[in-house]
Amino acid sequence: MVPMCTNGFPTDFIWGLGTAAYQIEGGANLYGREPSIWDDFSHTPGKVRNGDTGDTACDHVHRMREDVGLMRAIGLEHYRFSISWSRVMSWDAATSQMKPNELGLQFYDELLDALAAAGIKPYVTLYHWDLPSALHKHKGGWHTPNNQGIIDEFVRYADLIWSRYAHRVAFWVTFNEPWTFTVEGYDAGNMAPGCVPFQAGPEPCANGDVNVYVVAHNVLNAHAAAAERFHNVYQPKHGGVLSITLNCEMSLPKDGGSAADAAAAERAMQFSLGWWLQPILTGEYPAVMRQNVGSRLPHFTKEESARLIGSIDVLALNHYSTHLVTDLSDRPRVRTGDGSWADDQQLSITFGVDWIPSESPWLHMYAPGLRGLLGWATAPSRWRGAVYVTENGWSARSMTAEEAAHDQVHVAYLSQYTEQLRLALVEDGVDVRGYFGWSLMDNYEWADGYSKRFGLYFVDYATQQRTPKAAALWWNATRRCIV
Ligand code: PNW
Repeated sequence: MVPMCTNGFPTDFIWGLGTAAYQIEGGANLYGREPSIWDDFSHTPGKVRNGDTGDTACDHVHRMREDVGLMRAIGLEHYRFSISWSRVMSWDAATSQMKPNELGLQFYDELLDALAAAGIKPYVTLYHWDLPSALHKHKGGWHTPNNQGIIDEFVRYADLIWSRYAHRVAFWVTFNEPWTFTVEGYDAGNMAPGCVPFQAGPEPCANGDVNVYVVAHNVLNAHAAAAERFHNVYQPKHGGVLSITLNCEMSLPKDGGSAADAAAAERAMQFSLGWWLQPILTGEYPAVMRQNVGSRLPHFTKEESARLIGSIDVLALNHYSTHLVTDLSDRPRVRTGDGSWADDQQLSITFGVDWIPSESPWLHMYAPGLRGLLGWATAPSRWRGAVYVTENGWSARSMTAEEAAHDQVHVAYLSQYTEQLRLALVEDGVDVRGYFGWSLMDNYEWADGYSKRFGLYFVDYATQQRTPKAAALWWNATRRCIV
């Protein structure tokens, strides 16, 4: 038995914080970086709140050492970040392929050096939503059916990163939240590249009729192909584990619910988490998706299924909020404009009236949802191994450094959610090994620009000054292990 700390967690429990490249780095053109679909999207008028772009973001490329200092100041030992594909590789028109960019790689060499010097372990995500524009424009992106070209490019990118860093990083994530970037990016159209189905037209997804299930299919196959490479070539030599980070809101039937609402809540879980997890467990999409989506849902070949099964070493989950679900399966299907994925589920969602709303409309505080999600994901027919919560955090209402220094609601969110995590571990026996709060500092919150603040450090974007919030003090005090 591992000894317990007074905070109720095992002494070897991993407490970390996360960030993502486009959300903090800035330096959009620095070190030979080329545009990603997020540069294109954020520079398209009307797409992002206030027209905010990630051109400068938290200017992390220039302040990386200072930011490692922020980590040290709150006793951080585990840090999750992502690598910008379009900083470490550039488009080679002569060969129609991406090629390594040494200047860009050097930035990550230095970041890994700085983390090592500070005694902080790196957890690295390869793809946090920032597809190089050239691959979207010249290679069919994620949206072209059975796009072996994009899968090959992703494997080449992963291979480059592992050939440089596999001996320095022990935890790898292929894709961050494929649900979010596929549904929001290729179905609802609220995120890059901003594609919408059933709208014929040349841009931004030039095939005119983008299908979110095709996008997901390519992403799953790219994950599996890269995982195969990692497991065959790099893991035997350097060890380490690999996963894909899946996000899931917990779905519960509204008002305790009818049998129909209970079935709808289960359906919502399958459409959110099962869509990705089921192929990794069994090589097939969930039966209820096959039923509701029909011929628009692609099939895996035998070879693809075999590659997907066992493609993760640990389960990595991001979780923020819970949904109350009402069944709509007896109503005629209508296009709501939220994309085909939302319609295909045949349900509607609300939040509990007594759940505290955050600054982000999709995020309400209901901490037991985290315990429920961990239970759902690790039920006997599902994942049986180690689990990491790779993101969890609060979109704060405090909008100045002074307010944030006293933001007890933010602290309440973190302490209630980590208490539910402890219950899942200690009472339910879920093999949770780690928890990564989102985020180290306020950053570019995608289509919401800089209007939403998830950081433990407040960032004043005019001066780039970082100030610890109440949540940072809580983190430092509570998460230190006293035996
Ligand atoms: C995640 N939803 O995004 C991302 O991984 C982060 O980059 C992001 O900053 C963070 O969570 C906060 O948003 C999500 O609508 C975006 O349910 C939207 C949803 C969930 C997660």
